[in-house]
Formats: sequence, C-alpha cells, structure tokens
Amino acid sequence: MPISWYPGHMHKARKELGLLLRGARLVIEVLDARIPAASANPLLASMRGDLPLIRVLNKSDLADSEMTAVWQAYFADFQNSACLRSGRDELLDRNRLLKQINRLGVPPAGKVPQSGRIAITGIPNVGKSSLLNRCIGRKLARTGNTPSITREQQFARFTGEWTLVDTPGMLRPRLEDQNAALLMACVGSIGAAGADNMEVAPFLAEILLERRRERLAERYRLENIDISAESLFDRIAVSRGALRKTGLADYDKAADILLQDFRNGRLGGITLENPPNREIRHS
Ligand SMILES: Nc1nc2c(ncn2[C@@H]2O[C@H](COP(=O)(O)OP(=O)(O)OP(=O)(O)O)[C@@H](O)[C@H]2O)c(=O)[nH]1
Ligand SMILES: [Mg+2]
Repeated sequence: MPISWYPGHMHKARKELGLLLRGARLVIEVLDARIPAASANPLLASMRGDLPLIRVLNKSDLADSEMTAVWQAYFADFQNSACLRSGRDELLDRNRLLKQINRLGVPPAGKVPQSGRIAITGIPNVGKSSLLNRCIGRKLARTGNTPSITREQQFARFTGEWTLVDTPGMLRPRLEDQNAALLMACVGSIGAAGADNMEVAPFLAEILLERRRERLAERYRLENIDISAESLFDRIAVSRGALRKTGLADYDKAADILLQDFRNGRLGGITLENPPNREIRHS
C-alpha cells in the first residue's frame, strides 16, 4: 500500500501559507535532522520564491552529530539561505535566531504591520511550535509528539520589528517519492492514519541494521549480529516479551517497540539519510 496522507486541514494550511508568504520577509523551514532531505517540502521550495530561508536541522539530539555537521555543510552552499542546528543539547533560541537574521541581512520591518513576518514552516511534528514557544519565551502554541497538532497559524510578537508565525505541518498532496514518505513515517511525521507500522518498521530495520547493527545487538540482546530484518523482529519480541498467547512473536508489538525506541532516541543518535554524493557511514 503506497503511503498517502493529505487530510483536508492540510489543503487549508497550504492555501493559508500561500497568503502568509505573500506578506512575509523570511521563511524558517524546520527539518528533522535525522532525515534532512526527506523532511524538506518541495512544495515550500516553489511557494517561497525569493524569500530568504533559514533551515533548522531540528531534533539534532536524536541524529548522528557528525552527520548533522555534514548536512549543515551541504546546505551552506545554497544561496539566500542559512542552516542552523537545534536539539535538546544545542537549542536554537531567541538570541541565536536574531543573530542569524542579522547575518542574512534581511531588512527589518518598516512601519507596515505585515512587513516583519517570519513564517515557521515544515512537515508535521518536526518541532515548529516548540521553536516558536522557545523564541518568545512562553508556551503560546500547543505542542505534542503526534503529527498535525497545530491546525491554525499563530502569530506571536518576537521583537519590536519581527513577528513569528507558527504554521500547521504540511505535506505534499501526493507523495511521489515513497522512500521519502517511509522516512517521514519512521520519524513520526506521518502518523498511523497514513502509514502502516508493519511496512514502516521493516524499512527502518533495514537502515538500522546497515548503520547501527551493534547498537541493535546491544539493546535487543542479539546473539548473532548477522541477523536479517525479519529475524530481528523475532528477537525483539522475545527480548521484550512481545509474545502472543500461543508463544509466537507479536509482530505488531515488536514493530511498535522498534519504532518507539528509534523515535525516542533509545538506539542512540542516528541519521537515516546522507546528502547526495556522500557515502553511507557505517558505525
Ligand atoms: N528530542 C527532541 N524533541 C523535540 C525537539 N523539538 C521538539 N521536540 C518534540 O517534538 C514533538 C513535536 O513538537 P511540535 O513543536 O509540536 O512540532 P510541530 O512541528 O509544531 O508539529 P505539528 O504542529 O504537528 O506540525 C514534541 O513532543 C516536542 O517536545 C528537539 O529538538 N529534540
Ligand atoms: Mg505545531
């Protein structure tokens, strides 16, 4: 079953974002540092036009730190933009953001009330509302660890010159790139309504076996490190007691355990994709 998720509220969000960008001066695109390419929305690239862009590689605490640096260097080559990293251990806050805005040379707002808008955009669940709250120093926007928490744009005075605007998470209407769709599902940007765990977890298992085999062996007490993705789920079920009454593995539960462990960083910081033309790191 191909992954496809474009509920009605996203259609509305897209139209409203179009209107917002007409009056905005700067765009922030929050990306998930574990999937910096797959979490970039090509729709935004076409809607943004010539507006300067700050990419935020967010949740860097859950990604491979060295790989985040590689991605940052990759994005540094893009014109009219900047790329910052942010995570629990290196939070992008008000001061860092203001410094970057100045460095980009974005002209400050004039007297027109709309001229200082900064649109915070991105796919669902990447941390847009958390970023807004942090920058204004209070919990204005609702946050939560499931996709599509934010349903309306939210305006917040940032400085005398700038207003930050949180926007609802948005995907493309059609997810032509199914590899990217699966990566988005791995990090929790497409929820259970759009993607089947029984497809997403084996996909994730293949990547983790390639990149973090030893970490998996440690966490799930694998005796044989040369295990296939299929046997990995048997092993997870046994080591975590995810068994049916018959004693057979409960694959639904095992799939959920792997996804939750990955999403919550219990398998360590892992980046799932590399910039174009970079070799895959094995560690
Ligand atoms: N580990 C980690 N979690 C984060 C970080 N930033 C945000 N989160 C968590 O990620 C989840 C989603 O954050 P939100 O700010 O609600 O994300 P959003 O992009 O506004 O999501 P939607 O409104 O649903 O599109 C929340 O549980 C946050 O606490 C981060 O840097 N590291
Ligand atoms: Mg939000």
